[in-house]
Amino acid sequence: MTERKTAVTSPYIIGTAPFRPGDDADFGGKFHEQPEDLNRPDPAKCAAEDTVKHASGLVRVLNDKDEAKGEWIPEISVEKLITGLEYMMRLRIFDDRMMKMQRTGKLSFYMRSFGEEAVAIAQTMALEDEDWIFPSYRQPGAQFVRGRDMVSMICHCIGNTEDNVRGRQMPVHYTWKPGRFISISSPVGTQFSQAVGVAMASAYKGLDEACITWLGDGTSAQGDYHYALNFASTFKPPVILNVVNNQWAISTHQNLATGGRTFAERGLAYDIPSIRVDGNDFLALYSVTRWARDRISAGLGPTHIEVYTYRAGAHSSSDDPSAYRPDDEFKCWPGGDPVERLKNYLIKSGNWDDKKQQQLEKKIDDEVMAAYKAACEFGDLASGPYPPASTIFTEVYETVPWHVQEQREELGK
Ligand SMILES: Cc1ncc(C[n+]2csc(CCOP(=O)(O)OP(=O)(O)O)c2C)c(N)n1
Ligand SMILES: [Mg+2]
Repeated sequence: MTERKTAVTSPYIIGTAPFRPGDDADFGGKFHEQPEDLNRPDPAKCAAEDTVKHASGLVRVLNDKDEAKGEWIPEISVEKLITGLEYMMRLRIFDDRMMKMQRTGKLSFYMRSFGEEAVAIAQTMALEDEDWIFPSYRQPGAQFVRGRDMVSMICHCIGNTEDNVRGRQMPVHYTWKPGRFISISSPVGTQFSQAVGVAMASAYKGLDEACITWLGDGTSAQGDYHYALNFASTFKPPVILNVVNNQWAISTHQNLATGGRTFAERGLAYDIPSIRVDGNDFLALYSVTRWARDRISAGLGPTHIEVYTYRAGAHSSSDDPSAYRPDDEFKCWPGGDPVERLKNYLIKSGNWDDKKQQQLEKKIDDEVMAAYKAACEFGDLASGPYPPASTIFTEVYETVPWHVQEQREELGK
């Protein structure tokens, strides 16, 4: 018998969170990358190799003095920026109201976009109205941009009689056909390959309709991410593929998901231009997304983007982050707060002031409260009324299969 060898010490270094509860979250101050550091390549000519520095660096427009600098300053009107600020504030206030509803038993579960409000809002504002949105649960803000009514959004979260998906989805897993906002899936990551598939169909039909999609740092470990990149690499469809690196996948730090390189750099191996952008900088997000959309219009196909941000709140209403990270980590985050940064930029450039800010906050507060009351008229989780049980059987099959029909008759509905 051969002698059994002793186990070899594992050569693997497993990434972990830099700070744990009780630690000082010290990220070393502000970002050292500056807005002037990276050029803006011509979108109509850019190849993957022209973005090597953009994939390892960080595209920023707003500097630490709330000024817009560098080649990536976007062409966007002040009015549009103020609208963007309003959407972000609405999302934050809306989220807070929904969390209160969850805590008082009026809806079952909730997920906030706190700290990441700029992502879906700036990026959707940079698109065309015909473009298709394939979101994760952290991009409901895109619906504000596309004009969805808050009452309808709240009715969905409650799952009441006016829920447009009749309780067939978890709260926050919105779907909204008029806004081309595709159904959010609970198994994470499926939207990536769907977006690439629809983009391929769009190109095949000769339509000028792009797709945008997002998934998280943790979700990029799913096969769906790589299937999507592989097809995007091969067929060059009109799609914008975003990895939202918000540092956390529930309690697992992003260090465990990368293996050393940035998320953006992975796109280079697929020969897709790849850019890492400051996700709390509204102007930079808008600019990079518009650049990606211009590439699509020029017939060059996909762009891969890492949106570098921080999940300021809990993962969901079921999560308690104090178990795995310092409470003040968000306050120490070098990227700051996206709402504050855009507000401060508008003030510094002479287009906004504190009084206008307070008035806007009050207006949104009132709108959200009114929408909440109007939605509860159609029922809430604590006190009903509830949708009839018969809705279990409707709107799924065009022709109801015999066994479903039998179950319906058994239930007497
Ligand atoms: C296929 C699949 N695996 C696991 C889960 C459970 N789950 C839901 S969200 C999540 C973390 C995702 O983190 P990340 O992709 O970073 O997105 P974030 O929540 O940070 O926006 C996990 C593990 C799931 N819903 N689907
Ligand atoms: Mg994450």
